Amino acid sequence: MKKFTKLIAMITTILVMTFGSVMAAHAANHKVDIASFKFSVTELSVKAGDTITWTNKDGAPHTATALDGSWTTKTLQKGQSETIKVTANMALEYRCNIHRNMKAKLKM
Ligand SMILES: [Cu+2]
Repeated sequence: MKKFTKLIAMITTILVMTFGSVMAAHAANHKVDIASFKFSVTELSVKAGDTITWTNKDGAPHTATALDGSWTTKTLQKGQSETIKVTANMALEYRCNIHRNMKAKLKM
């Protein structure tokens, strides 16, 4: 009986460790393509710690730039990507700094 209790305790520990680490590693990588002068996702739900990767599929150069200028990708040429990490107090509305009518937002 004592052996059995020990076994149960061991299994419980393994389960807690497994699920605990899965939950801790929950940061997502979101992908947003830029094509035909539009962001493929105009409202993206994110959490702090996630990353967002923008990829430009257009011939024209584009950026993803916060409306308040607090963060930006470099100017992305066709086929180029850039990844930015989401922070808790990040500005949520952004646009292309070259084509300023191209807008999208993050939701937290
Ligand atoms: Cu643009």
